[in-house]
Amino acid sequence: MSDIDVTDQSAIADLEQDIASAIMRAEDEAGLEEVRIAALGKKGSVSELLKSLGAMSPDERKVMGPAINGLRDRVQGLITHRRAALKTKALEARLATETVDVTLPVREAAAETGRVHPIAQVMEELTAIFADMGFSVAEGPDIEDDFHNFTALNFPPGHPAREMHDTFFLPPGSDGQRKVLRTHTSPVQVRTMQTKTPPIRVICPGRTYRCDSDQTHTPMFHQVEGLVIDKGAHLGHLKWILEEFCKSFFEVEGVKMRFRPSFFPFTEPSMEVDIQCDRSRPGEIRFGEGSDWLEILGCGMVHPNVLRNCGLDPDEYQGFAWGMGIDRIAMLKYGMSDLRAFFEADVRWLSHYGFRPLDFPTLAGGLSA
Ligand code: 2U9
Repeated sequence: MSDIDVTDQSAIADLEQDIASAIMRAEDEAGLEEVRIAALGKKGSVSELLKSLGAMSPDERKVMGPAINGLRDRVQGLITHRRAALKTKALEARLATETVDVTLPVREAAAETGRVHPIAQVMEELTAIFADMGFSVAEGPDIEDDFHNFTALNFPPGHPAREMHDTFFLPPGSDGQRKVLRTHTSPVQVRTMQTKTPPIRVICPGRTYRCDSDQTHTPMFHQVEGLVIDKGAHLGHLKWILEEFCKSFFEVEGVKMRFRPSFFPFTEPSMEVDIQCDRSRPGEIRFGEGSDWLEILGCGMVHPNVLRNCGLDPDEYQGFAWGMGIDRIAMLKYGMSDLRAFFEADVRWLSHYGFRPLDFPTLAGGLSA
């Protein structure tokens, strides 16, 4: 193109004509891209013209500047328009040629391979149930310091839980504090109370670690704890929340619950809670009926020492908390017998007890589809 007289408007018009017809001749996007590069590319005919503006006299540039910039914009417009037309044409061609044989068996959608682990599924179910009651999910580190895992929770010095037989200890951190693998998710509630102003409504699901491993205990297991701190939060609220949880989680209309006095350093009063069930049929547990009882969680009013340790005035605020083993309630609900299988990554077990990825638990859609 360098042979055209760049100050000659008619030559510019001819060039525009050539480019326009080349654009219309382009059969597909690839062809159009070649035309675009030949015109607007680094060495493109229009780009060369634009560069020539620099060498022109001011008068010439006053005339040719708008002419050449106008050309560039019009060419760009034509290309954009043509590309859209080619896209539509290509799609129509595909639609015309591609017939879908609806009689073909449905291939298991790729997403369907693999299963959601029962622990993950139950964590989703818990999150949906408590979110419906205004709870948010709080998380924290698996490696904790002595204060957040024990001291803040009113564990007196020398309390057996602080000993090796119960707790995995790690070398002290830079702050000289002994580090532990958290033995419960309660440190998360401590951190929440240290950082948030009441009212507080959180559930804290996560991994927890204890040295004791036998037929029914594994060194790592999963817990979910809950915490409500407010000016007037009382045991009545706790009972209602736990009853609502049990009805939703075990998917029964009604369920009797039994609250038995107990003791935890971090709650006063403390209770263990049993749920009504029927175990008369071998290998099967029915909830919300029958005359049997099954312990599913512990709970209580947050101990005033714990409130103080977390910077809250027990005369202004009070609250309650509960804790349960996720592995345990998953086994109860979905009828698994061996806790170890949860950790053995046996695909046969997972494909049998696992959940389809798209079966996302929602209260509206029914928790376990
Ligand atoms: C704060 C204050 C109080 C959490 C609680 C329990 C009772 C409890 C066990 C259930 C089964 C542990 O997995 S398990 O063995 N937990 O019984 N947990 S009250 O109380 C708290 C937590 C945090 C700040």
